[in-house]
Amino acid sequence: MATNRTFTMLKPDSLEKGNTGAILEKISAAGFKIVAMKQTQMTLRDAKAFYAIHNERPFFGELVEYMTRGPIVAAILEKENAVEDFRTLIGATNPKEAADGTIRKLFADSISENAVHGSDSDENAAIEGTFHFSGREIF
Ligand code: 3AN
Repeated sequence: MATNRTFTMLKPDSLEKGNTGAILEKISAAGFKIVAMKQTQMTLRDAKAFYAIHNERPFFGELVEYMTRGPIVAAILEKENAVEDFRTLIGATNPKEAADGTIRKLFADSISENAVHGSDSDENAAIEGTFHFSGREIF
């Protein structure tokens, strides 16, 4: 995967609240091109593997329960400086600390249910993208 790509998930709370279209609109308006996208639901095993880095954290159980309770939208996004610019677009992990106009400020309720995921490095963007998509699904 090129370094100008990042990976995102619209998390179960976003789909439950009917915010899929509004969030995708914000992503497109910010100049990100969608090169892969699907609606899917993670199994417990998927979520534990995806968030393995957090498995010692006190919120791990809550996190995997939340991320598996309903469908998500997974996508790979392309733009110059994609990882950093997407983190700016989504805002701080805790929506209470997120800047005005960011996706988490607009659509997230709490630090544990914060609407969207964004990769934190080019390396993780590639790992996370291939976790969810095969080569034939990436354009
Ligand atoms: P980010 O998603 O902003 O990169 P991470 O990687 O630190 O944040 O955390 C991954 C996910 O774990 C968050 N998106 C959130 O759903 C959950 N999380 C992080 N910190 C907490 C916390 N203190 N309490 C509950 N859930 C948390």
